[in-house]
Parts: sequence; C-alpha cells; structure tokens
Amino acid sequence: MSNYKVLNSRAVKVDAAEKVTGQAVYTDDMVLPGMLRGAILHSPLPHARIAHLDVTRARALPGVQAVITAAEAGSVKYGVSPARYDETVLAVDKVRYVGDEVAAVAAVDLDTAMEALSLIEVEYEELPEVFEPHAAMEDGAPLLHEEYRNNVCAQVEQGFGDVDAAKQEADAIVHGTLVSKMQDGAFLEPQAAIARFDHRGELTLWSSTQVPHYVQRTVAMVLGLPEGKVRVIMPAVGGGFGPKAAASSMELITCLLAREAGRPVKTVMSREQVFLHSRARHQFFHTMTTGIRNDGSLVFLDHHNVMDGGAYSSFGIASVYYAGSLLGGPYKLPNMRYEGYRTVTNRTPCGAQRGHGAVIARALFERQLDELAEKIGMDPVEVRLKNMMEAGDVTCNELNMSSLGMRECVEGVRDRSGWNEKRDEARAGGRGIGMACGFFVSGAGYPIYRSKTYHCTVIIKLAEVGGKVHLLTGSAEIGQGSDTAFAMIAAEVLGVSLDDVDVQSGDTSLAVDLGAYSSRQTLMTGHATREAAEAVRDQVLGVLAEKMSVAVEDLALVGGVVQVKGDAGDFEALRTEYIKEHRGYSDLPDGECLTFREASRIAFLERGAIVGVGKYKPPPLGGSYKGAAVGTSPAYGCSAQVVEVDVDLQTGRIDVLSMVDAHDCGFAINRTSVEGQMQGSLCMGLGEALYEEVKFGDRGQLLNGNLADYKIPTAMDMPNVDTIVVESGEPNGPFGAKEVGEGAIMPTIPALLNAVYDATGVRFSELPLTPERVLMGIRGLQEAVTDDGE
Ligand code: SMO
Repeated sequence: MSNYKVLNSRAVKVDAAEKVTGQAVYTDDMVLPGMLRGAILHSPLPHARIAHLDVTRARALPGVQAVITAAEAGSVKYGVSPARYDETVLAVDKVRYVGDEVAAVAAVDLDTAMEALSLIEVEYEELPEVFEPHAAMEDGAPLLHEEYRNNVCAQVEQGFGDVDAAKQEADAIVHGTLVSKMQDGAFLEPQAAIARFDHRGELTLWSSTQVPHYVQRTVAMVLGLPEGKVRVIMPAVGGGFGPKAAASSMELITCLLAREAGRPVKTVMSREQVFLHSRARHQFFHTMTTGIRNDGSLVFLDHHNVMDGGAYSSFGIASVYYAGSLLGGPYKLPNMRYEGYRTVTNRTPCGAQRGHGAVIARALFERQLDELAEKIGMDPVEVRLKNMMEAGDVTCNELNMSSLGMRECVEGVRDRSGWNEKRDEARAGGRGIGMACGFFVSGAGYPIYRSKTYHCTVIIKLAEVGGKVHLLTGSAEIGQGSDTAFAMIAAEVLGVSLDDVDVQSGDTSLAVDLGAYSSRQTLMTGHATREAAEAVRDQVLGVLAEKMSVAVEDLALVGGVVQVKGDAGDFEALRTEYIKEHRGYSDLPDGECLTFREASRIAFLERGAIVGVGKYKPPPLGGSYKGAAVGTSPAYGCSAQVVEVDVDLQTGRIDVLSMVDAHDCGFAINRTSVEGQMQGSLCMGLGEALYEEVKFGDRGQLLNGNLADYKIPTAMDMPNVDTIVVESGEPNGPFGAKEVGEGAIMPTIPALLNAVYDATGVRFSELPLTPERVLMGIRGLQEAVTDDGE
C-alpha cells in the first residue's frame, strides 16, 4: 500500500481554500439578472381542510410577479419511493402538518414576497389530528391519507431462521425497549434553490441538494417536462447528512414560480423552515428480545419497531427496512425476525439521516449485547469477538461480507482505550466505560426507482495543452470530500499531482450519478473514476507506444513523467520532434524526460481528443424475499467504539471523557478525510445521544426550530477522539476502499448507553440522555435498591 504516490496520504481537500476564504459560491451567493425572490406560505395547523383560499390581494401587490396555489401547481404526486408518492407541491384540499406548504409567491425582493404572503387569505376547517404513531395506528384514528390504512405507510415482516425454536435454545434472554426522539440534520447551509427557464423552455435549477439526479427526475415529472429539458446544478453545499437526499417542495415551488413569472427565482429556507421541512431522523420505538448461549454465541434477535414518520413517506420506506436489515451483521446471527411499521402522523415529515434507519435499532441491539454478556458473565468485548463475522460470511438475511475488519476494529479500540484495565477498576463516583460496534452499507445495491441505469459514470478528458486533467462527474460534494477523493484517484492512475486534476461535479449535464446517500460515492464513483483514468492512461500510452515503436506494456506514467522499461525505442527522437514542433509556443517543455504534459499533447495531436469513460453499477445483489433489496450493497463498512464517561450523580450531567473509534473503510483514499468522517460521525452521534430532540407543542407546532434551542455539540463539548483507521482491502472497492461516512455513527449511541450503565447501574431506554432523564433514572435505581432491602 506504500507504493502509492497520492492515495492513502493526507491530502488537503481540493475545495478547502475556497471554502475557508469565503470564495466558494453557495446557491444563496448567486444572483441572476432579473432574479425574483420566492417565499412560501406554511400551514399553521396540523390537520385541516382548506375551505377557502384567496390570493387576489397578494397578486395585486406591486412587485409581486407570481402567486401559486395547488390550482397552478397541480396535483401530481411525488416522493421518494415510487410506490409511495404521497406529496403534492402545494396542499391540495387539506394540510397535514404545521409547515405544510399552501401557497407561494415570487416578488422583486424578499420583503415584498413576505408582505404578499400576509395578504393571502386562507380559511381552514380543522380536522382531528394525531401526533403519536401508536395512537395513529389504532382503529378510528384520524386518517392522514386515504391510501394508508391505520396510517401505516409501510409495514415490514421478515423472518430468517426459526426464532421461536431458537428461544428454547438460549441460556439467557433479555427483552427491552428503546425510544428516541425526532432529530434534525442541523447542517450549516439551509436549503436554497434558483430556477431559470431559458428561451427554449429548458429549465436550470441550482440547488443545495445531495442528489441532483433524483431532483432532475422529480422536477421533470412534477412540471411535466422531458428529463432532457431539466438540468440540476449543485453549487457549493454546506452539508446534507440525508435530509437533502430527497427532492423538496421548495425546489419544486421555485421551478413553478420561475415558470409562472417568466423570470429566474431564488428561494432560501430560513432555519425554522429547515426544521419544519425536516425529512431528518425519525422517532423510533424499538422493542427487542435477544438470546445467547452460555458459551457466548448469539442465538436470536426478535425485533419490533414503530416509527413516527410525520405527514409524508419521503425516504421513510427505506428507513423502516434498513432498521431491520442492518441488524443482520456484523455478528453471526442465525435467527432474526423483524416487524416494522412506518406510520404517518400530523407532524413534520421524517426521512434519511446519517446511518439512516439503523442507528437507534443498532443502539438497542448493542445495549442488549451488553446485558446478555452480563447475564452469562462474559466481558462485552469477548461477546463481540465471539460472534463477529469475517470476510466471506453471509448474514442470515443474505448480505455478503466481502471484507470485514471487525476483529481489528474491536481489538483496536479495546487495546487503545485500556479496556481490560479500566473494566477491572471498581465502578466509583459515576465513572463508566462502554463499547459497541457498527455496520453499514457502502452504497445501496439498487436505485430508488426501478432502472437499469449505471449508478454513475465518470468522464475524464485531457486538456489539449498544459497537461490538465478534467474530471467530470454528476456526483455530489457536500463537504465530505468526494471531489478530493476522485481527484486523488485520477492523479494516482495518471501519475500526476493533485493540482493537475480539475474536478467538475454535481451537474446532471456532466454525467449520471445517483448522488451522495447510502455512503455510495467513494466505492461507486471512485470505481468509475479509476476506470475512466485508466482509459485515458491507456490511450496516451497507446499513442506513445505506436510512435516510439515500443510495447505499450513497457510504458508507464509515474510522477508526472513517462517511464520506459527495457528498450526505450524512439524516446529521444520523439522528444526532440516534440520540442521542435513547439518551439515558439508557450508550452515549451523543460527537463530531460518526457513529461505527462508532453505525452498528453502528443496524444492529443494524434487523436484530437483524449477522453476516458468509467462507469459503475453493482451486480444483482440480495435474496428474493420481500424487501431484500434494502440493505444490499457491494460492500459493508464496520466500526467499533469505546467511550468513557463521568456522570454527575447529583445533577445527571454526563461528561464524555474520551472516545476511541476504529473504522474499517477498506482502504483510506485520503486519511485526513476518513478521520474527519469518523470524528464528525462521533460528534453527531454524541449530540443525538445526549442533547438532540425536535420538540412540538400540543397543537403540533415546533417549539425549538432554531440552533439556539436545538442543541448540537460544539467543539467545547467534544472529548478527545482517538481514531484507528482499519484497512481490510475491499475486493469490490476502488483500491480496496469502502464507506466511512455513515457507518462510523453506529456505535456511538450504544457505546454511550453502555458506558452510562457502567457508571450508574441504569439501563436507559429513552433518548436523549438529558440530565433530567439521567437523574430520574438514577433515582429510580436508588428506590429499587431500597426496595430490595440492600
Ligand atoms: S442517510 Mo444515508 O443517505 O442512507
């Protein structure tokens, strides 16, 4: 692995300088000639029929160029999973949550647009509402959508092995619950979009999205345009984490306003709108029963899950499947049963968020592993080592572990944290240590709609002079460093420096790419990048081989120069001819060797253009049971963490003292980015474990839709993080690489739960672990102790 010149190093991100200096252009930085501002009218009620809607006064306001309601927007349904398209751009007949979009305005400036919104008259007839998923599932509960019986938009029942029989075989069984709260993506840049129609009626949409490809499809479908007439461009994007992985009503509204007004329109969400729109982490209610033998081997997992989806399906269909399927690993689990319900309620809609449906389910499973270990008197680390899968294993739900560095991860965090010594120390004064593992897809096996498309293509072309390498991709750089990873791969293959590679990404007109979700880009787009770069290299070397009369196998591009093995052929002559030809031009070469720049110029003069194409699509994956597609992936990342906490037994406050994290990313393309993803995941997981909860009032209204009241961890809250990068060499990944972006969050919450148990003797079953909740738990325990007379 040390043979690499660019890969596996610590590269500065290619977009770092422009981002830290403020030069990077985000959507809200852009101004188009004649551009209007869009604004959206949201429902103030959780569930109501629109009895009357009058926009006359808004339309009459000077400066207003367009006002749209469902009458203009139409009733085309869209969403994420085609079988669950249940959203319309603007409310048709009724609103389903506080924040549902009712009307929109485009005006010469934002003040005018906001004033126009205040002139829109809406009369609502209130409908009975339901905010709680279990209540929503009861017979007679108010229905949000006609098509969802008992407000269940997805129900999953899966079984592998024989759980009932396995229950008889287990020596120890634990049963318990874990309830989480709805959480926000809390990315820095609120969603923003600019739409412009040109003179041919073709639409360009600039948007802060993770998935330009899916946005293109959705916009075309909703506006009734051929896909070829819609181009989606991502300017710089300030984070996504999942909620930006679905086309939003705001993007569609912006396009409709631009069409209506005949002028470009920009819409930017406020922070409150980000919270209202959400599509972030669901509230989960998990119930599990797990069993183990006295020798430490896991026997079964029986899992029941109810999710509050909010008013629409969005990404939630995938979430409910992921919550079950991603417990199939990384342990050998012969028997697994899953029953999942994704409900709709009159609250803000939920969707994908880092780790997707699996995070809270994993937290309960890993908490129960601790409980099982305790019951049979085994160390929690030993239990995990005893059951872990290895490369080549297949889970009971038919997921294929092509590489899996679990052992290295677990042993790594055990040794680095001093686990053995610390576990032996008597628990005292609220100190505790806990561990957990994780596991996640490295790219979804299938697109979200049925298609034979490549999941990505990459085009690399050489500049006709100057030796510049242009890499074109539709992939989505959302701050995670994908542009840099692809530049590094191209630079490595072509033997040039990172500076010589110019990446253009996030544009549907460049190449197809499904975007930044399911931790897919490094493996999939990285694979395509490697293929494209190799195609370019082969063309350049092919021309040289011909001209030099040497075998192409004897040529290589290394360190920016052409290297010749064995007979150098006409190397000298070629170089002399080249220099002669270029005398008087600015591109005169220097030095003694044939440089990449010269070689690519020679190839250009011969071929007219040097273009390489790479592509990737996973092979057919997964079993044949219902829902088998969700959870399939060409590869799986895995991780382990050890967390140390200090719980103040008087106040319930948890101080996280240290976190040791190991992640198997297959192969670190950019070591700095891998560690950055690990640290970022830990930070996000810590926030979700300790602080984060979107709160609603009794009328379904948001209570903390801002980053002052919704607390996320800052640098001040972060403990020292020790990261161990494990490289298992994934056979299906480019240079052995696979995911790190989402899987790294998996162990954080359960490791904390286990550490807090170690510190307090309380198994917490509700998140987040706020001081109040912790204190109540501690007091409960003290009462129990008194009851037992100890
Ligand atoms: S939340 Mo990830 O895009 O599966």
